[in-house]
Amino acid sequence: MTAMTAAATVSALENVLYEKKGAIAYVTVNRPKVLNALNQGTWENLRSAFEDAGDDPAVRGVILTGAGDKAFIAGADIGELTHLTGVEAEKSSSYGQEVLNLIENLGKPVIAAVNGYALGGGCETAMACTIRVASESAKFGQPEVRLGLVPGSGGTQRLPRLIGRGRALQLILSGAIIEAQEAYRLGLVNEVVPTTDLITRAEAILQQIFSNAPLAVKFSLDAVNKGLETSLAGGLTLEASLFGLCAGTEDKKEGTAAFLEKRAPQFQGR
Ligand code: CO8
Repeated sequence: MTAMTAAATVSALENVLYEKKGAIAYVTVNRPKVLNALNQGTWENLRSAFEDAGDDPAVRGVILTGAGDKAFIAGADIGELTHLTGVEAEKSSSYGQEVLNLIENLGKPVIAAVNGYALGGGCETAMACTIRVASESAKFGQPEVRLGLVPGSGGTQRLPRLIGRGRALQLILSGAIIEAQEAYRLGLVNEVVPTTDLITRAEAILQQIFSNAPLAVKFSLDAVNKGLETSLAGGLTLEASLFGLCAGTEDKKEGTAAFLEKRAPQFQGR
């Protein structure tokens, strides 16, 4: 890792740009000649970047995007995929799933700033993020069936959880590529913004989250992510435990006191 300026740190990974400015880490998939397609090296670079972002206490949130003006990520690298045996492909699928689990459970908000094609593994990567903001020109889809494949980076699982079984099956079985506004209508993205506003809007969403108590943000993420994987009763038990944990923090004392004293809270993340 090379320190560029006091304010920003940039690390040199082969296929991913990784930069930290203030409390935000910026992860940019950087293979624009192949529309940022994910080869094994890119998955490994993503893992390194997100491990660092997760471990660094100065990083409070991440923005994930794609280099160039055409694609977020146009899916797995088909040139690489074509040579994989069944056994290798299964291993590769599991590896990508691990990286996306890391992103989903980072304990910090990750905003996908979708600046173009988000197809196959690209759509799946966006879905592992906490929030998706799309530019007006973004396009989404799970076109794996057109290649003789099923989605292999979580699409068959995260898409129905996000937009419902019927809508997910229509997208997966048709392999259709949809516009940003349609993705918004389906609930696949949180917001659609003009392309020039994409990163600014992602930053504004993070800044609003950063104004809140850090542990409460982390535990809210945990409650939603883990709770969705269990029964309602189990999820409610988890919620009550995390509510209790938060209630014992300094930040809860500060948050409630600040409200009663009609002033802005000063959270410490303790
Ligand atoms: N892999 C490799 N190269 C790609 C990919 C890709 N996914 N997408 C685009 N490229 C390359 C093109 O081959 C082309 O290269 P070249 O200039 O050398 O010919 C360059 O990027 C530009 O692309 P196009 O000329 O095709 O640009 P267009 O504007 O005409 O079309 C599209 C853009 C519609 C995005 C088109 O490129 C396309 O359909 N791409 C493939 C999309 C796709 O099918 N994605 C799903 C892949 S499968 C997958 O993601 C499975 C995930 C699970 C993986 C599990 C681990 C292995």
